[in-house]
Amino acid sequence: PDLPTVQASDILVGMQKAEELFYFFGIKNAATFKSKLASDILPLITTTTEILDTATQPLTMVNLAFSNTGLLSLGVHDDLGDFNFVQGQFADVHNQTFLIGDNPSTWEAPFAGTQIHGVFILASDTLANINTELANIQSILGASIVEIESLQGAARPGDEKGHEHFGFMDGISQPAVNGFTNPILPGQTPVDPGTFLVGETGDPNLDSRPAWAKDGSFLVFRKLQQLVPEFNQFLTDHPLDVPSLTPAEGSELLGARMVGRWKSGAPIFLSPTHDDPVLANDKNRNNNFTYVIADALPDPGTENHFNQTNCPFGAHIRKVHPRGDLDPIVENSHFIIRSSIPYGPEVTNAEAAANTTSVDRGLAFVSYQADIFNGFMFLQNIWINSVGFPFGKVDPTIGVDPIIGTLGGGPKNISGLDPAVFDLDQTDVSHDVVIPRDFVISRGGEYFFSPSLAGLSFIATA
Ligand code: N7H
Repeated sequence: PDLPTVQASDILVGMQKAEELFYFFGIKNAATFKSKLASDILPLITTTTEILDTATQPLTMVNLAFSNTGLLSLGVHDDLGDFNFVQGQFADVHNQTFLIGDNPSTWEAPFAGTQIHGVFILASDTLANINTELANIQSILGASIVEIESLQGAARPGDEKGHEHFGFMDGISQPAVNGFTNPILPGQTPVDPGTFLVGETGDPNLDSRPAWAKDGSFLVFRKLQQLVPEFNQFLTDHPLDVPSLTPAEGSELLGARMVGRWKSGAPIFLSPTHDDPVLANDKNRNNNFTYVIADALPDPGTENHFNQTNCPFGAHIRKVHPRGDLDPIVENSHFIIRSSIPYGPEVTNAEAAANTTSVDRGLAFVSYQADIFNGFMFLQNIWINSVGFPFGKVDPTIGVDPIIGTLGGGPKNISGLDPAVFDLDQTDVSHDVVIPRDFVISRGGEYFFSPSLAGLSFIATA
């Protein structure tokens, strides 16, 4: 209960609004920027306290975060204790030890390098509000900053609200934060606040953080393009052959088994053969599961090692949160808080007819963590892109994450997607579904530090 809620918003509570702008900038005049930050920008920053209650929410929520080169350009040379942050995200594209799996040629120029110094995140009900606030910020900061890139995110229209562009409900599962989340819902794992907030209990680098960084968080931003017509065509062309299902339902099932949830958000582990919107909307049930299968076998728990009847080992949500598949200490050390939003328009009729993307759309991915390696990097490099993960199952070649995993853009063998063959020899790759190409392509990103209000004040006077 004592966790301070003065950190800038979006970390513990997402700035969830219909419209959200990411405005990436470079700093041209540090002295002017810092003085305007202190006098006019700080009062605009929205706190967690403010967004917890709709009565105190501002018309447009504002948050501000800096890259490593941004902090350096402002004269802040403290070591924040995060080596991924120091190098910036583009370096991790080339880092042979911890590959994030991106092909550098797909990165858009503004992100390819370290020229982005900071990002303003603006969220509101309308685009007009966002544009007004952006104009305000630009007039305050004048020529002390220069725009490098902007990405306008927006909730999808009508019934698709809350769904990402492939059509799946997002934002259902978040970890609970000890001392903050109340109530903790069934199936939500409570973790130490220091998993997300620097300087709090459980921060893996608690002793090495500068005082001003307390209650800030590292923000991983990724522009992830989604090839929606191509994804849909793949599902249409490869319906799972289940006797009771029509081909259209077989295609729906394949998509659900790739993600681990139906489009409504219902977990396939709890509803393996058909979508269940009532389950999807029930907060007390839609996360209340682990992948542990009780013991139909003489040796309790062993069935879990080869049973993917209800949910493939490699389903997206199992890869990134292997509930019960790992030692709890390991499993619970790699939580992130997600605060992503779709960008780009709906698929046009022409794109659907041609099964080809011609307009850019995808996910403006945002995750918060106190340690980029333990959070985003661990998930991306070790869980998502390891063919063998979750390790220790009967099948050593499960495949990469079928939604966001990559083997350099080429075909990906994924086991366990087809329930008709789950109980055959799972190590036989001829039972795998082959996904011919990536349907999610990284267009770039950056690592930022999102300071608390006190942290922003410190930076302003550094
Ligand atoms: Fe994922 N998708 O539509 O398929 N994700 N994700 N993600 N994701 C989740 O449970 C998606 C991405 C996580 O606790 C859902 O809230 C897409 C990255 C985590 O059970 C859906 C993209 C990373 C969870 C999607 C994408 C993650 C999660 C179910 C890219 C980390 C919680 C909704 C375009 C590096 C898992 C929900 C849990 C859930 C999709 C990216 C991680 C539908 C399309 C890059 C931790």
